[in-house]
Parts: sequence; C-alpha cells; structure tokens
Amino acid sequence: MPRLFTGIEIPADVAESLSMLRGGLPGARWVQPENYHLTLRFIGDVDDVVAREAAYMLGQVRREGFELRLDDLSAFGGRKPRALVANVAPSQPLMDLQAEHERLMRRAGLEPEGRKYTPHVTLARLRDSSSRQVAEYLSARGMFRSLPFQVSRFVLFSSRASTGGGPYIEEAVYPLAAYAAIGTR
Ligand code: 3AM
Repeated sequence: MPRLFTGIEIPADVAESLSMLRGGLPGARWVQPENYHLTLRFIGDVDDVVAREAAYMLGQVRREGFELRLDDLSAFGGRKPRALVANVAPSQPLMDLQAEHERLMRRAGLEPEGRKYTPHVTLARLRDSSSRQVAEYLSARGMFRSLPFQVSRFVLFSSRASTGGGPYIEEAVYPLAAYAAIGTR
C-alpha cells in the first residue's frame, strides 16, 4: 500500500537557505534538504483503488500559481517538542488550495482531516530535545525569512509505506496555471 500525501516542492535556493539551519540542536534528526516539502494533505496508507481515485481527483484542480515565503522558525509539540519547522507567511491562495485538497480527498472516500492545517516545512524531527534546548536553538538562530518563491505546481508524493519519511517519490505532478492574462483587471 502506498503512503501518500500532497504537497509543494521547495525550490533549491530556498532549500539551501534552510539547510544552513541544520545542526546545533541535540536530539534532532535533520531532514535531508532534498526531502524538504510543504505538506498540503496527508492521505496515508491507502489501497491502489483509493490512490488512483485521489490522483484523478487532484487532476480536477483549476487554480493559478501563487507566491510563498517562509517566515520564522518554531517547534511543534510544546513541552515535548517533536518537530522543528519553518513557518509559512500567511497566504490565502495556499489555504484555498489546501481546502480544495481536503474536499477532493473526502470525495475520494477519505476520512476528514481532524487537525487544523498549519502550513510548515519540517526541518528536523526531535526525539530527545528538551523544550529548553529548542528555545536556545531558536533564540540563537534569530529570525529566519526565505526569499519569496513561485508555486507553479503541486505534487502527489509517496513515502515509505507505513513508516513515512523520505526519500519521497513524485507519483504525479499537477500544474497551477500561469497568472491570468494581463489586461483583465
Ligand atoms: O510535512 P511534514 O513532514 O511535517 O508528519 C508527516 C509529514 O509531515 C505527516 O504527513 C507528512 C508527510 O508524511 N503525517 C504523518 N502522519 C500523519 C497523520 N496521521 C500526518 N499528518 C496527518 N495525520
């Protein structure tokens, strides 16, 4: 059974700036820069019929590309930190695209995602890092802000069955349209 999720790729120059943040946090397992991604909708372990239905549904998306920027770092998990992440500057087109993925995946037969969507790029998974070590790391790194980048497609990724994690495979790629013709405003 493939383990699937939809997401957005991180361009090489942004990935390089994120990779500079690796190191300096005990207990962190750093994500390989080629595996950085922005998850839109976790699908999970599904059979081939559901996987094909999901892939077909995603092909129905008709949206324009948009710009994103990563803005600031934080940790998920509070007192028991489990991930170090880069946050995404607020983007309505991103939230709209994510909401459409949610609707389409329900129509493909998946259970609703119970968790609120918090866009992020995971930089490290944390096993034994204390909240204090994370706070020290974050204050030492100061403010992180990426260059803006254009999102012109999204991807149906598979990860290792059951366990998740990279390397991720691009099962299908879905273009977002170029900006609408000049002169329509
Ligand atoms: O984007 P990141 O790497 O933070 O944590 C998993 C990973 O997130 C998440 O899906 C992404 C691709 O594997 N994930 C794993 N299990 C999940 C679940 N049960 C999950 N997201 C929601 N529900």
